[in-house]
Amino acid sequence: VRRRAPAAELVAQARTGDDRAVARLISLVEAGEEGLAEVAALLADRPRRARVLGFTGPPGVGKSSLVSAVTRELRSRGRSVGVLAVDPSSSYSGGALLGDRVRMQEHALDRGVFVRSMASRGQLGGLAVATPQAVRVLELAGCDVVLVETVGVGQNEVDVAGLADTNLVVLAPGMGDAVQAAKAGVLETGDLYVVNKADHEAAERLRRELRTMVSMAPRADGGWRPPVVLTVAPDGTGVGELVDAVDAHATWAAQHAAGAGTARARAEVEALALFLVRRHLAGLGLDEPTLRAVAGDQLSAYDAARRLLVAAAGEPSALR
Ligand SMILES: Nc1nc2c(ncn2[C@@H]2O[C@H](COP(=O)(O)OP(=O)(O)OP(=O)(O)O)[C@@H](O)[C@H]2O)c(=O)[nH]1
Ligand SMILES: [Mg+2]
Repeated sequence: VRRRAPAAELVAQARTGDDRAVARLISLVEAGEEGLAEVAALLADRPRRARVLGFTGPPGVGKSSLVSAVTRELRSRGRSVGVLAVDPSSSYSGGALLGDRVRMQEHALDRGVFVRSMASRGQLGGLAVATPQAVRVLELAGCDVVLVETVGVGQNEVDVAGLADTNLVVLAPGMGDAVQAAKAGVLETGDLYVVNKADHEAAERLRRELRTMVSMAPRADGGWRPPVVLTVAPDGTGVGELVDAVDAHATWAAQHAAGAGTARARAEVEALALFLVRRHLAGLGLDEPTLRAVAGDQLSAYDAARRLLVAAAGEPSALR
């Protein structure tokens, strides 16, 4: 049996860019449960803050291909890159991620690239807790930029929009209803729209549609007009312009966006708070008399739930 390296040791190794330590730390935060408090505390002391780019969009539009192409472009500009593929819909890293791993092979020997995938394992807090901590691990390893791809459908669990500094919504022409549905849902969250598969003839029309929709959509933060960029991920067409647009958004956000830099903190703290409450309640359990009172309608379920939370708040030492 191999000795389990203590978290502090792993953190020290990750700081030197040790790929295995990075992998094991991310597994640790993914497992949640014990050790999360210790690891999270150690991760608080990071050497730099990476820029986080979120890639969302319907299945098959080319998100992973684009992540690989953007990684290549960023490396050519001398920036170190972390890639997180997050799959909220599956309990194991299966098909889609396997294909991605093959695609990311070209970066396998590059010490400036870290690639990890995470799947939901149904644990308390799940990926909402794990993903921001995994980003911290990649920051520890020295990444300048972290690319987060959300794989598959059912993306509600992970607040990538809150986590990312720049949200890229990826669409592709000729994908029918999925894209139509996605266009309606994602137009509030995109800082940047990518029409990938621009080698298809319908790409230009999709770009015009998106431009119109973007120009009509009200935006809370005013001022930033999300650009629509055409790309062909496999051969890198448009990817330089895409990275330029991401940089332009970073510059704009630093100067204008209210609460710049705190969105990620919010996503992180909220997920951890929910994790702590859930874990505490799971451990606390409900006493039989209370349950009987609710079952017998002498106490409303709402009041019982409130009592439980008040009791939990009364003993903060339990919320460790
Ligand atoms: N013609 C063309 N094909 C592309 C382009 N980009 C990606 N593809 C192909 O589209 C398919 C899906 O690409 P992925 O990168 O796996 O798409 P994805 O959005 O990551 O898919 P999921 O993670 O399963 O949602 C693959 O066969 C790619 O080779 C492009 O610009 N043009
Ligand atoms: Mg993918």
